[in-house]
Amino acid sequence: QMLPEPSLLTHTLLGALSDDCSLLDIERITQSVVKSHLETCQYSTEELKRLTWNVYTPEETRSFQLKSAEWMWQQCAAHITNAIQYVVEFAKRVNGFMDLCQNDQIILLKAGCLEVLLIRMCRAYNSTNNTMFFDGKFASPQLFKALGCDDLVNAIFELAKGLCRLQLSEEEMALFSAAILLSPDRPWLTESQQVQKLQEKVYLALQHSLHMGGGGQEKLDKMASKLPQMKSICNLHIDKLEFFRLVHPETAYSFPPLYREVFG
Ligand code: MHQ
Repeated sequence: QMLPEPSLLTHTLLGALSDDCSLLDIERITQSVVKSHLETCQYSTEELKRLTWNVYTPEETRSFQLKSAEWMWQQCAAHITNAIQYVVEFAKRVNGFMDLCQNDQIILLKAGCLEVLLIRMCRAYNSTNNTMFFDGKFASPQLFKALGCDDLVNAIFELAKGLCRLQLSEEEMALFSAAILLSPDRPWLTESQQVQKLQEKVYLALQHSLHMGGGGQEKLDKMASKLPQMKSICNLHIDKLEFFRLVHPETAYSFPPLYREVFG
């Protein structure tokens, strides 16, 4: 007996990939994710380039170092919260994200927003003088001394340096961010199958983009090799916050609600 064409078995085996992800789909996804990324990345590359030589002076750095831990934590929490709001806006514009149930949207954002922030961070990092854009100027890791988390800050700068070396294009950054956000293995997801389908498409788009850009599989492997480093920074951040909360409960209680919800 001849199977009808296209065969149901082939359809089931190949699933989403051959069926509803043509090259046209891939290009459409790429365009839309890049557009979302550029519209929500907070600072344009031109803006950051223009500010490259706007570096904190030793005196300014010193005055940050002399601030209290409470003040410095509050400042950093405020900046991180502001940046998270842009990541949420990015997520909302990623293909299919808003079609997920609200429960899963929250789970994906809580689990992935710091990782997305860490990818975006390499745009705001200057490897020539090891500084990061913070509150209008470029800051060295020493500026954050008052936080009392040298290991966390150094790990963040180290990751930024490593990501910078990969020389990711905005397109690669955008698709990498979307792929991380759409991780189907986050605990407590109710529709992880759906998330996986979305991630597969973004992943294909990333592969396609890397292939076009001449990076290929090697660059993809290097990008994936940064994931454990990102995970450990997320865990270290939670540990430091937990400790800070023990020592300064009132200050921690006054952190922005979004920060407390995401990391609490
Ligand atoms: C984003 C913009 C952005 C915003 C905030 C966790 C903690 C207590 C201390 C920037 C870490 C200190 C962060 C503010 C420090 C390393 C944090 C504080 C890209 C990322 C970026 C630049 C953050 C980078 C990391 C900063 C400087 O679009």
